[in-house]
Amino acid sequence: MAIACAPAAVLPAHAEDGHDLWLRYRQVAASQAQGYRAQASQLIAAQGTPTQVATRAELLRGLGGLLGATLPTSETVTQDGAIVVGTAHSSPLVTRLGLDLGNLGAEGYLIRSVLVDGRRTTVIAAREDIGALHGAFHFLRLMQTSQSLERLDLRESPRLKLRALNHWDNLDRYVERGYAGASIWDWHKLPDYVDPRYTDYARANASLGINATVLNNVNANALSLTPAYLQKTAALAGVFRPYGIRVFLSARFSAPMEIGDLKTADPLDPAVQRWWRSKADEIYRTIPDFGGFLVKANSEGQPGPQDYGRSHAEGANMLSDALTPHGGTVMWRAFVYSNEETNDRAKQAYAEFVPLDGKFRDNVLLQVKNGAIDFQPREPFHPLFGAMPATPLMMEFQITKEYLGFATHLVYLGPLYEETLRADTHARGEGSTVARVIDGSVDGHVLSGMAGVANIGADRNWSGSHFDQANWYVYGRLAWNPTLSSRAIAEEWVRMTFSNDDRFVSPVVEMMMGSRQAAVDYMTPLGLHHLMARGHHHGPGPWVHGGPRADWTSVYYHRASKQGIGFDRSTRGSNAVAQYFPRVARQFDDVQRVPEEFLLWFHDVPWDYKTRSGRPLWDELVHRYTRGVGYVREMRDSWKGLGRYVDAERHAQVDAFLGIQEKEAQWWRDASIAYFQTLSGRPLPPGFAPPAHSLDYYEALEFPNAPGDGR
Ligand code: GCW
Repeated sequence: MAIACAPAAVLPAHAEDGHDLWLRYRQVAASQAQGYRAQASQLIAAQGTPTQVATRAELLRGLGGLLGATLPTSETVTQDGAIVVGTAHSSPLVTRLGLDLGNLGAEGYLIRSVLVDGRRTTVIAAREDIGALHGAFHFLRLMQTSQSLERLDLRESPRLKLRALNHWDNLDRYVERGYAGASIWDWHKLPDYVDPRYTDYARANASLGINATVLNNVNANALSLTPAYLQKTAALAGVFRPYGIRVFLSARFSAPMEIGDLKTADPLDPAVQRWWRSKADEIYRTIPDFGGFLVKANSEGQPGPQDYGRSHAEGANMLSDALTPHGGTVMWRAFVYSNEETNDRAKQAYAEFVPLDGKFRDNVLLQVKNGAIDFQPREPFHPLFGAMPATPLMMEFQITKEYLGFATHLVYLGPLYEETLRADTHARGEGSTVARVIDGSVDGHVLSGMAGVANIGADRNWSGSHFDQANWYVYGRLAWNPTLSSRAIAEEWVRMTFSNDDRFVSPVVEMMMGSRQAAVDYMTPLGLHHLMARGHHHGPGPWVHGGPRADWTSVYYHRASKQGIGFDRSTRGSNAVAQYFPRVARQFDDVQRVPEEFLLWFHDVPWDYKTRSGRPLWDELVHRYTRGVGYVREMRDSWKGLGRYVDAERHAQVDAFLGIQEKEAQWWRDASIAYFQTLSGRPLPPGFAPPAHSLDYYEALEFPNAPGDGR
């Protein structure tokens, strides 16, 4: 017995645990290695600046891993297959080649196959060091995804200026809506202990072109602005700097009262203005390239300018004035809704902000969630996009899956992001897509950006599950270029993260691409929304009612009765449709023409309403709930058959998580049907199984320690 156990005991505890993300750099297949070696035989890369050092190190690490041998470095091209990386400043070869680096911008790059003294060479060139680093990651990605390195002629520069992660991390390491363990920021040990993990975080982000990170929760603690915490932030900024990532902090509006000794935080009070100016001066003395502030004000109990009868613009401008001398930016959130206004929460941000268009200073970006309610599995695009031509709007997506099954449900968010970005606002005629609103091209803005609420934590695999890494990845890639295809990005990610074997890649990409629709189906089909359990949002709670505010209940959103179901936001109802541009408004307003996926978002229809399939609404709901569960079952089966392409450890975890997802999808379906059936009073269509338990059973379930709840 003892002997039989011995080999297991000496095996490493972790085969592949996901820690390397998409930067695994495992050796390429033998069939490909020879070709690649001929294209990558020596590296010519300067190491005069921290960014150059990082670039060179990444290429040596990546190519070394992919080719299975250390790549020789040199000063000049001495053989075919050289790789030259740099800028006109760092590389005489780049200058000699006379490349057109004109419109690459500071962060862009080109990758081209050229001849240097008759020798086949690949040049990765940029105007600035950081562009060369981005180019290096792109070059590595070509190999990681099994693409040819011959006759390369690529040019890339980001479409959006600020590409940010928002960490909802508290200073005690609790992560609001976090499902990947504690915060990676170990504030207590900073600044003296700088965890090597911070460098890996920076590498991963730089590989996507993410260039900004907001370290602390928008439900902010003013302590993050105290000298001790600024020292800690400075240490992180020092790690991220070579990777082109600037740090931002969420600023608590009432900080002058909490960590200063003022009696007010009124933005028009000169003492308050002085306080913020001197705070900004202090921050920039500590962190010279500090990015600026992100602010959640007068929303969900946070302090803000309205506490003093001032507008959001007055609040934002006061912070802007403090940052302007240093070149900082204010990201002011538009996610506001008040207790008093109960007519329709979906209308509130628009009503609040549109009148302020043109009133914000030049360095203020308004950060708008993708939809008007709150990161639901599916929402129509936020009506603010296109409605504030004089104000740059940035997108806020949620990467962490607060409303999409936490870390255990396999839900690839690429299609959700893509659907929103491609939606046409018709603001300045056809083609005024959300992507073009936020990249500044619709209204000619210089500032532009995207924020993603991070799904990163201290778990070994960073994101709580292997497939959630794909959501970080796709977010970053779309922030770089919001017109990319989410399918193409999924494929890249699968190849880099798991395997280049097409027998694995195609079924997994298929699984991922349908997974978001499946979640919509088993949670909130046909435009239903915000039906999750109260507080922690884990699992179904369509029965949630009562409590402190109507718009924190489910019944507020589904409005189901004996007659029918849905929130009437048409011209006959709350008239939220009027916030869209006329073409879109007319379509959403017309129950016959509204895209069916938004039917119950905009319309209240009877249970026997005939849907496009020909089925009555009730039957269609049951059909969709059931279809969602079926999809998860198929994903699970499909994954089970793919074991031979993946390491056992990751395969087993994904398999177990799919098991959880299947169980919970069934729970969502059954609980929703059990509840809505009490109102529709209709039987299940033939062939559909009744819920496994009674409604009482589902209503009684409690999850007191569900992760991520707000505090
Ligand atoms: O999605 C909701 C969350 C809150 C969050 C808020 C916001 C940070 O439930 O936890 O608070 O949105 O975006 O401000």
